[in-house]
Amino acid sequence: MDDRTIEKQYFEAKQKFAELEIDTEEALGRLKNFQLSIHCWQGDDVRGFEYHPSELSRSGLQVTGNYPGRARNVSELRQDMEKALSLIPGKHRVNLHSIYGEFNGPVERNEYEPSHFRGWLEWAKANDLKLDFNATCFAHPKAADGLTLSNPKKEIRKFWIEHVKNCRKIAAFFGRELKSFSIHNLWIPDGLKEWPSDRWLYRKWLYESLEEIFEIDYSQTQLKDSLESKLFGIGSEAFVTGSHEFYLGYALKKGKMVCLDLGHFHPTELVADKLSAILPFTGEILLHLSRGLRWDSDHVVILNDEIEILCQEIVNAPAPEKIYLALDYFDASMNRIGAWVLGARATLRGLLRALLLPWKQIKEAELKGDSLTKLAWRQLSQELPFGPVWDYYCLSLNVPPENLWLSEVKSYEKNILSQRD
Ligand code: RNT
Ligand code: ZN
Repeated sequence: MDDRTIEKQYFEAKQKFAELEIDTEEALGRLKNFQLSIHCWQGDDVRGFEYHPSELSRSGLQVTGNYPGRARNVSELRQDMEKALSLIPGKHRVNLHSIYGEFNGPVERNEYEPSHFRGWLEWAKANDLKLDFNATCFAHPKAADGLTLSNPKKEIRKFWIEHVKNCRKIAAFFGRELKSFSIHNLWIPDGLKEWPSDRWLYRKWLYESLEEIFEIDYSQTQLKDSLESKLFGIGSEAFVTGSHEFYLGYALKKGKMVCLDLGHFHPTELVADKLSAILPFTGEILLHLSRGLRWDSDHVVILNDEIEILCQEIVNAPAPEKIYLALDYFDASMNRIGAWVLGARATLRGLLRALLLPWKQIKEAELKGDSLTKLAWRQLSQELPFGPVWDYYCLSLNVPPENLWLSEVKSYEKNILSQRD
């Protein structure tokens, strides 16, 4: 499809929306404000660049698949991320895990420092990107029993406390240098396979660890802290120390954010529903966009009902800019650049669809108590010409339209990825 056709189809679509009093220009203007934090770890199956990488599965995280072309080093990962970013419309951020530092030798996690991330900082500056950050309390011998900040052994807790403190320092360094606060998100695998004898104790240890970790107060212009809960993991089926209630309580009391991962709740629970219940009290929230499928919480995001409803809640929020969006999935069974692009574009399309819904009509019907009309509008709106509006958005931001990004990913695979063994 050439540019002229995209423009022509957009103007037709714009008319159709205008008939329903929906302003596509305004929607596109709003869409531009949404930033996604793109997770580096999809590019190499959460391996990172430590000198002695440890097995991931010891922490209840599992990456399945052996699709060729994984990024093997920092320059390949950056190259792949640049490619992915070139296929995602808009200005976005990059989310790093601490194990992606440039260590040049064995460096323990409680010795990580900003200097190990200078290369990323320079890269971010050169590419006009902002950075977010995550401590890595998994895939490590000291996390082998699945307990880190709530480990019964004091010296193990101490090690992880030091690690997370370093990571906050690194995040604040990014925030300062890039003049855009970095979100430091903390997820720990802690939990038990079998019923605990004493839940209170583990949560007490976690509480105390967090108190030490957050002793240093950074300016909110440099660093924002978030805490990510989970329902269960492989090997932590009976008990998870950092549950949703635990972190929500902590966050409310201490002025922190919670991170809600779409894959970390009961399958019929809607994360979308939680935004208006939590945000009035915390003011800000981080979302991990992911897709839970049976035991796995980290499948590639697609534009499904869950994303649609979530996006509707986001665009209708009083302050959507306080809802920080980060991708979080890892799939080693497909082209990894494509996985980034697919998930990111699916999310943005979800936001656009939500921005283009006939809210006026839906709300009016609801207030009149006319449920049938409300539902009918929702169904009717499925047929609205969203596609041409999206393609026009892509065109205006110099990114391929929906039917062309895949062939770009395929040619990158042929020319670049296939050269990697
Ligand atoms: C794990 C959490 C966490 C991780 C990343 C790699 O269940 O979702 O966010 O996916 O830190
Ligand atoms: Zn997550």
